[in-house]
Amino acid sequence: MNADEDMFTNEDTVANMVKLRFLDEPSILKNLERRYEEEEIYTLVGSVLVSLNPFQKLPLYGDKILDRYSQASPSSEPEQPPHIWGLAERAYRSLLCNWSDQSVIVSGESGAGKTEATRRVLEYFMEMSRRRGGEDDFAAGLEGKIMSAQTILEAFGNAKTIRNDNSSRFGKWIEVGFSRAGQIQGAVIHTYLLEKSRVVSLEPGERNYHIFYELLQCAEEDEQLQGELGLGQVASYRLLNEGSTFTRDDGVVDSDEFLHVREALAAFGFSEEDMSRIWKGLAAVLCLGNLQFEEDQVQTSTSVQDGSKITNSDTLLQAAGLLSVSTEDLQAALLFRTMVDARSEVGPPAPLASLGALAAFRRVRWLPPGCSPLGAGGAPRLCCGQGSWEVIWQESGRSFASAAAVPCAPAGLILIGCSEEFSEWRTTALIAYKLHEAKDARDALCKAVYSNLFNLLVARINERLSSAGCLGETNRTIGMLDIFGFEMLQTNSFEQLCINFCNERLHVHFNEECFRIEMEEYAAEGIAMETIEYNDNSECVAMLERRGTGVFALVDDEIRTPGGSDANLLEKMFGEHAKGAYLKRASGREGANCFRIQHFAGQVLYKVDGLMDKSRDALHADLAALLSRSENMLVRASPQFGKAEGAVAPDCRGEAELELRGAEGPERRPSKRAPQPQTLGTQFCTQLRALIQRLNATQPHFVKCLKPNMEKKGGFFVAEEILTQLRYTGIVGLCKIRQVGYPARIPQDEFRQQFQCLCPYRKGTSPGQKGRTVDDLLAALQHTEDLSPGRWLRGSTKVFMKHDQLDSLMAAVLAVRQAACVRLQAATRGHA
Ligand code: AOV
Ligand code: MG
Repeated sequence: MNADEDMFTNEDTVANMVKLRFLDEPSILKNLERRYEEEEIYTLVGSVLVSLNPFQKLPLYGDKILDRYSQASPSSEPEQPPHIWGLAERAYRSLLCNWSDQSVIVSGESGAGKTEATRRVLEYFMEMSRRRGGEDDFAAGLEGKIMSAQTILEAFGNAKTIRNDNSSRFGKWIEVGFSRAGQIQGAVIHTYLLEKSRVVSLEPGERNYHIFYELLQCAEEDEQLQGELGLGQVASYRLLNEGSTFTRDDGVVDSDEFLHVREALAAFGFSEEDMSRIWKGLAAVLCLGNLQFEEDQVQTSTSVQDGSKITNSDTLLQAAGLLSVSTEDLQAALLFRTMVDARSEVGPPAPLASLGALAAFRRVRWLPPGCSPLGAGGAPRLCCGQGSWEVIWQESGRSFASAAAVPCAPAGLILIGCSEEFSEWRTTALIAYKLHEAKDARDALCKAVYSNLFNLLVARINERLSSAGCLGETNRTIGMLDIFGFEMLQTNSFEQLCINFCNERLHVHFNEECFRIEMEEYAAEGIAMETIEYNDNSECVAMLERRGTGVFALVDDEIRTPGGSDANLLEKMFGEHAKGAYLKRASGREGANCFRIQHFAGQVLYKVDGLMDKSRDALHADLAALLSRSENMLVRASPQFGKAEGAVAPDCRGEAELELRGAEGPERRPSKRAPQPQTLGTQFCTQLRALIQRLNATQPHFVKCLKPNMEKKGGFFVAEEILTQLRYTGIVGLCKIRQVGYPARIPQDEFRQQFQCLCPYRKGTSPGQKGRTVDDLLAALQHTEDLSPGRWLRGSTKVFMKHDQLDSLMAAVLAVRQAACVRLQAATRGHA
């Protein structure tokens, strides 16, 4: 038995770890381990709740238990075992008593139990609202809907990963509004950074988003659905079979879930038709994912280029049908992109300007991309979408205009008129995608369709959950944050940079709050404390988010720079930050394209490749235009299309960024460039800033989820794993903040009982004698030098001590007891 174990041999575990004699790592660890063995998964550190994932169903959540927490009075609360509902009750009570906004901030690594904890907290609020609601149908409807929203979000935003069978692949902040009577009045859900890359690529052992499998399993048994979608076996889809795993291991049955999703969608007012559109969108993504390409020589109206072709035209046909776009349009958008020539004439060319018909044109739209190699006899052909399109083209130096679909392609340049007033004219060319580019275009389209669908669902959920003013003046809110934990993968990229930045920032918030709570405790005891120093990571946050020179700003800057590259970005970062403590060049062995960031939770190696592309997150305008022409309103109606870049897309021209050929050439003309779309990095920083601002306006309640083993095995506690998490979730830091001050806090009565043996009473007085105050005892202990100056403080109800002071007092008590024992033994021997 080692010393640490020894220390615990005869001690019970403590429910609140601030009561531990030593608030250090071994003591915390041992306490948690012993509690875990006893199926006590919840433990407090002060007011912070630590929750260990039991990986098994424990009888912790019945109605009777809920009653126990909901009926506990504040004074009896410390006697209740720590519980997630205890924390929920504190937040709820605090909201009602103080009439102020609250937040429940759940953190921890993947699979630690954040989503489960958030669900329990929500469940608690629903129940409290229900109990106070009586017959209020409105509130009752809302309670059900909030749970339905979880079902939808989990189906579309969660996936099986190696670390968690139901891993949330997005962050969420749910804010619930309550009336003075404690009833739910509405809710708003903000989501952060859905992992789009999962739609098109899977790691071994991982699945795509649950909804795909749920849909396929249900379609197998549902003839009508199958008839509409024409879906195949799950293993036949590249987007689903890459991870070589198709089922969940956590006992959840996909086809059952599908029924729940249907019910949940219906609760949000999605009609059967709407749902059919959603399923078609999903089926389209799967079909698109199966498109195969080959290298090919491609003839456009201007040139022959090295490009590519699609080899499985049946799948193309099916995908186009499901997307509700024309097959030619889809094919063209996947094989070509339109380049607009900045050097071309500005203003209508003379032949066209002289055409009398010009005045009759309300609008001139060019149909991107104009030519398709599919035309009869191999001749290029103009693809025209639905409706009447006016097309203008140039041939042999003359321009022609047509007010209807044009059956055959004009030779020579294609001319663009891109504004209603004909004020701006550009020539364009079609550039054939190389093989890898065509595959990228396909994947980009899959990701866009999927993430747009996700955004649309979130928008609809919010529309139906929130009513005007539900979070406003007359109500107060409790926000719940269930956000991705810190990530340190083998290759870390833009996603990890955002996730870790977010954790870094939330850690600053946690530190500040713990520090504040600590200082408040001293103040409540009437003790004036000097500022406590603690490990502060706010400099790292500043390095990442500072305007102008922060890492995210540098990424944006490089994106805006003509000819910007990953390599330049890396040099910019080193130039700006390598002298500081937080960003370093990676070693040669790790790769010249890497950099390291010293996060509070550890050092992470990031690859610069693709960082800019991922942050730009632009869907080429040809693809955006394609989707905007879809007849499926759920595919078409997308808030995201405004982010398109590239050619001129109908309906999104306002925001479209033109891809300019020769933009840096000497003849570059000033042109009316639309404002640059915001990068994903900037959007995320803005979202995070808003979130922190919101959190700062609330009273926080922290839940730190820990994962006791990586095998997801019930009742199995791996101390090293927990220790790492204790450090990075800030629990160790929290204890340190406590230790820097006067961590041992003993109520005055307890102090008298424990230590009065050190100052024996004068003859004629008894231990229980009145008048012997804590001050008398403290004075006596100073006199005997058992208390050292600067190592203790007297608060109004407690005595505060440094650990070494407490230790020396305890040692003195032990010595007194031993001496008494010796005396007793000697006396007994004398008697004998
Ligand atoms: P996470 O939200 O923290 O991971 P979850 O809340 O999804 O983790 O928990 C992972 C799994 O652990 C759940 O699906 C349950 O099987 C089990 N679990 C968690 N908490 C409990 C509990 N209190 N009682 C019983 N089982 C539990 V991630 O979203 O991956 O970061 O991205
Ligand atoms: Mg989760």
